[in-house]
Amino acid sequence: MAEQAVGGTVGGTVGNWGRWGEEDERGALNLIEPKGVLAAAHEVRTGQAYALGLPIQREGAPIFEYRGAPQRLTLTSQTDNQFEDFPGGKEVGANEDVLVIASHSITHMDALCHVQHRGRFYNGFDANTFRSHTGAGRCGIEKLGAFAVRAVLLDLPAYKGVDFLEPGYTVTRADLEGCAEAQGVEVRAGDALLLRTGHLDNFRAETAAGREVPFAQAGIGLDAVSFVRDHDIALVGADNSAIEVIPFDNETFLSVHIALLVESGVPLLEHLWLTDLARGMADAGTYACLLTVTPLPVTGATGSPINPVAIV
Ligand code: UVW
Repeated sequence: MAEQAVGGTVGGTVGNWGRWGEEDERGALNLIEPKGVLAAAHEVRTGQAYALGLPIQREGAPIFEYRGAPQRLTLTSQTDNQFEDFPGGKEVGANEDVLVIASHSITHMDALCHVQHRGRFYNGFDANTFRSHTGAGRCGIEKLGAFAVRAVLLDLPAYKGVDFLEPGYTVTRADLEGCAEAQGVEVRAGDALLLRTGHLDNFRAETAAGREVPFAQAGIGLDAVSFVRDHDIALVGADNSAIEVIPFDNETFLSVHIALLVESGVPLLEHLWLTDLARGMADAGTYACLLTVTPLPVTGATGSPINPVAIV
């Protein structure tokens, strides 16, 4: 199993491979323990809940062209004649939708089968266990389940005194350490790490002004992966498209995805709306909260739309 890894080998194995057993498909989510969730519940100060999912709509949302815009299609409408034959007659009708959305569009969670490196998924599973017809035989999104976790938000633009980090800026380990220290928040094993870069604020401003949003984005580089590993972070979320800096660090396509998803088994949450949460946390004087995440348990899926809820 141990090969030269993008993020560097740990303990002679690749990242967390084998750490939770040879058959494990949940990766670093194994680090979330009930006692940590209980401690997070005790940290709740205001009871204010913040939904972190963006609206699912065709326009004004960050959508990659190859994934296509999400579609809400009407399946039945109250005006359809078919309802006249039903017991309610003409007095009752019903409306229903069909939803068509790429599992990695808008706010979503990456399963551990999302990315393979040199033919392997997390824990060394053969990438050929993913088949076009059936999807993921190993590490599908349904293996991650729904969970609650203590989460720490690092508000990087606030730390650096800017509205948003410049597109293409590489967030370093020193940035994460400096921001956590300035915010006075302790990062604990089993936490979710939420990173605000300001990307979505910039996206919204540029879109509203009718300007093209640059493909380059601020995000973490490989150096910051050691922060995640050393703190035993269970999952990482951010307000950008891929957690990682674009153009990719080390000139390697998806280098941080490889280091986190494949090598470390750390699931990712992308396109989180963190700005309201950041304001609420600053007002409450805390940067730790209780976070719930409920990916849709779609068997064999590589990811899922999510609408996580943070309670401050
Ligand atoms: C890729 O970066 C390919 O996908 P995602 O944004 O879902 O991680």
